[in-house]
Amino acid sequence: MSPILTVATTPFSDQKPGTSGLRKKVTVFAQPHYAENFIQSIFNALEGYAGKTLVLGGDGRFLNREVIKTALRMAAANGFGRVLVGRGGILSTPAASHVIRKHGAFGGIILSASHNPGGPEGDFGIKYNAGNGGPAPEKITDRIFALSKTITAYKILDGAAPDIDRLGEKKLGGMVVEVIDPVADYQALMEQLFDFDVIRSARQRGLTVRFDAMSAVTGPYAKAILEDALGFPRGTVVNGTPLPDFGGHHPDPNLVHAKDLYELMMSADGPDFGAASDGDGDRNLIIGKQQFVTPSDSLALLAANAHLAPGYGKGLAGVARSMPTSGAVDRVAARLGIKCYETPTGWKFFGNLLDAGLITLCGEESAGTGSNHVREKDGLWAVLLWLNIVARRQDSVRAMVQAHWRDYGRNYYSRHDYEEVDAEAANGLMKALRDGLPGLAGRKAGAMTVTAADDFAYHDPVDGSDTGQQGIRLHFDDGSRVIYRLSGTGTAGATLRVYIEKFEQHDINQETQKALADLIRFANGTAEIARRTGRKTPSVIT
Ligand code: VG1
Ligand code: CO
Repeated sequence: MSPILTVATTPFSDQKPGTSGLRKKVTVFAQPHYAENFIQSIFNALEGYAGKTLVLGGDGRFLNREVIKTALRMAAANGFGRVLVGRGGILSTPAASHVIRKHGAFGGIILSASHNPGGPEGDFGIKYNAGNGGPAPEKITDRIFALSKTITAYKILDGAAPDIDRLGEKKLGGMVVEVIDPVADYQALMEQLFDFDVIRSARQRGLTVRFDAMSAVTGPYAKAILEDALGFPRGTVVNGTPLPDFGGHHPDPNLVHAKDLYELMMSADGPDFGAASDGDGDRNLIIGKQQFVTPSDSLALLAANAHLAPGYGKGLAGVARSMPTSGAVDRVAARLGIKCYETPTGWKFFGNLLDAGLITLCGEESAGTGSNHVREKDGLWAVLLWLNIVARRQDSVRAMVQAHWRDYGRNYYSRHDYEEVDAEAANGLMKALRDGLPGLAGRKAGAMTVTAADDFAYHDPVDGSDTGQQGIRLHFDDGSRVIYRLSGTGTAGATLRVYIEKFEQHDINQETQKALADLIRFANGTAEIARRTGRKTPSVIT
């Protein structure tokens, strides 16, 4: 049996997990001991895993294979009994969440920097998910960070990790490594939740689909489900092979990075239904023929129609959205007579609500939607739920969205991102806003008046934990909102996100930036964005 090595190391001071795990440049992760220190800190933060099962996989980006092999050797040295690893080191984030739950694993390690670019100059990430399949809650990530600052050694098995490209079981020290098909369990779950026959019938009636996997992890999943199982023609899935550098693109399914899809969908002869996912497969972009659907609207429409899919036929227990996400879903919840919870940004805050059975669906404005089927947001799941609904209603996406707005009114919504801003300038801007909160009420943006301003704090109704400083909110007298927060997923400088929302009952077909113009002007002026960041325009508008 290979000996266990104890390797002396010194701490890195910057291993603080952000909104979704630890994300850094590849060059940072490639430093000797960097990944090992963090993985050992994860294990050190956990208790009672001896002999238990760990799930391991990633989005296939540059460094994925190397870190998978390191993690296997470290899991063996630290006493795990079994590791379920996706073939080739591949598991989408939602698939990993499902595998953890289905196989009753102790937890899982997911290697991903999600929507961030990949390749040698790009980003890498590691995150720990607990036995419920969800991202570790803050009390665990805080402990991981604390331990990473005092670590002195890590344990690793001497000798090579086994081949991860062939299915089946192999021994690594005293541990079993089981290489699993990354798609099979996930596909079986989708077949339970959705009516594949109804979707097949819609295809036979002529429904056409384009799915852009952005050269990221969802390619194999989308091909197996959309093309092989549902019978959409080959070529329905584009950019369907996961590449270590995502083909040089930014695997972020928004109107900037999925521009080709957007243009195709807006053209007269485009397909009926278009979608894209991100690096690790947990985000979704939905665009109907000549109808973009904002993620916030998508959540609302899915909540209003989910009962049309077999997995949700009994209706919804409740819903939740992250605080900056628009209030469109709140209106649906009110009509359904169910509760709508408001959480801080990041999927880890939905976990307790899902585990407690308080909610069935949840989502974020950042192209994340999910349900109680796993404990992560799930890109392909959202696409299938949409397809199931479209097929049942025999309606176009455009007709559905327009009818929804006529019925509920429209929450105009946009997010302005200022990327790679000087960190000190960004912190200064947030501090000035925070300090200025008491003076904001009463100020005017066009015809709207600020009625309240605060820094969002969340009290978790399930475990009683409190989380503060989750974003500066300005509320207006007509229900409009402006929100400022700093990103917790970036790896260079700071990213300022400004979220702008305005509700309109009747005038539902304006251009979004125009409808929001007064609020945008007010948001820029109040935070002195141009003066403090040196930026006149956002880097990305979604
Ligand atoms: C962003 C999004 C947030 C999402 C997070 C992880 O975080 O705003 O809604 O949960 O990314 O998504 P931030 O802190 O940069 O705003 V993923 O698909 O990158 O794991
Ligand atoms: Co992601």
